[in-house]
Amino acid sequence: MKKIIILLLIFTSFSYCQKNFLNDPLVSEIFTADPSAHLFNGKIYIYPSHDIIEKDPLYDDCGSQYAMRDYRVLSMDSIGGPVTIHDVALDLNDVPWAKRQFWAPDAAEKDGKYYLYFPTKDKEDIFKIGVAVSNKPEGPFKSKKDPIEGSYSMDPSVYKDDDGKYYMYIGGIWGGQLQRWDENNQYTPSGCETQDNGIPNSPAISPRIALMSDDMVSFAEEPKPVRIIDKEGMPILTKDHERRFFEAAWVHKKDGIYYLSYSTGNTHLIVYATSDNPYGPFVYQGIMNNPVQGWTNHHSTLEVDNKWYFFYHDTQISGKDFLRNVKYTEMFHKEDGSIETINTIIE
Ligand code: FUB
Repeated sequence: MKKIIILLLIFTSFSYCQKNFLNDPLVSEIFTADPSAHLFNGKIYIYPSHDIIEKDPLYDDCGSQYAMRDYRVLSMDSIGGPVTIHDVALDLNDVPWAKRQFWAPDAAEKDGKYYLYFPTKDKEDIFKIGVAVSNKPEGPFKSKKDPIEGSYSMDPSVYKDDDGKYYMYIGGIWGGQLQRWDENNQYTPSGCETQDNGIPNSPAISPRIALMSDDMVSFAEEPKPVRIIDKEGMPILTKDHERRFFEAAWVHKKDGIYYLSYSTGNTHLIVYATSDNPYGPFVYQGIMNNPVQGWTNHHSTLEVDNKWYFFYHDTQISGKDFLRNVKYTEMFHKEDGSIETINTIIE
C-alpha cells in the first residue's frame, strides 16, 4: 500500500511538472492577480491585486486567505515590451474606512485624472467599493475618506462607453457578499457560507450596474441588477453553476456589441454574454476562457493596435490558489461576433 501511495505521489508531481502554460507570468518579483488592463496615453497599464504571504494566514470560506494590503500598478510601453512594477499605488492603512482585504481593483481616466476603484471590507467586515484619485496612471492615489455611497460587494470594473458615459459593474457571490444584498439594494446579514440564494430553480443572483456621476467618485443612480438570460430569453438559474454569474464582471464593446464576461467561480470558467445595451439584458453565449491553474479565474480585455488581448492570472509560479501571477494572450472575435475559447493550459 505504501509503495502505491509513493508511486501515486511521484506520478502526480510528474504530471504537474509536465503542464505547459500558454503564456509566461508578466512579473515574478511580486505575486499579482485580477488584472484590469487599460490603455492610457498610448501605454498599457495593468491594475492587479497584489497577493501576499501572510505570517499567520487565516483560511476560511469567506476567502480570508486573500489578505492583500496594497496595490502596485504594472505598465508596458507596448505589447511584448518590458514590464515596470511601480511603487505602492495605495496602502490599506491610507484608506480611513477600510479594515482588511484589498481585492480586485479597476481604474479609469477622465480629463487627465486617474481613478482607482477598489473593494475592501469596512470596519464591520462588509465589502464596499472605494475610490482613490491621482494625477498619474500609476499613482500614488489618494483615497476618499468614505466608500462610494450606495456601493457594495466587490470586483468593480468601470466601462467607458462611446458617448463618454462611465458605468461601474460590481458584485461577487459567496466571499464577495453579493448574496447579502437584494435587488432593491437592501442588506441582510449572512455568512459567506450562504451559497448563491439557496433556491436552485430561481434566477441566479445578478451583477449590478451604476452610472457614474460626472465627478467619477460617486454613483449617479442606485445600482441596478444586470439580467443574464439564455438564447430562449429565460434567466440563467442559480443551480446552473457552469453559466451563472459568480464574480469578475468585465464589459467591452466591439462592432456595437456589448460583451459582458465573468467568472463562474466554483466551475472556474470565464464565460460571456452579449447585449445591445450596457444595462442588458445580456444573452449567454459561451466559454471565453477554460479553467486556469488555481481556483480563481479573473480577467480583463484590451484592444491595442486593432488586436484584442485577454489579461488573466494563474498560479504557475507558486502552485497556491492565493499566490497568483498575471499573464496575457491574444484573443479573437469571430465574424459572427462569437469569441474563440481560450485554453491557457496545453496538456
Ligand atoms: O483576488 C481576490 C478575489 O479573488 C477577487 O476579487 C476575485 O475576483 C477572485 O479573483
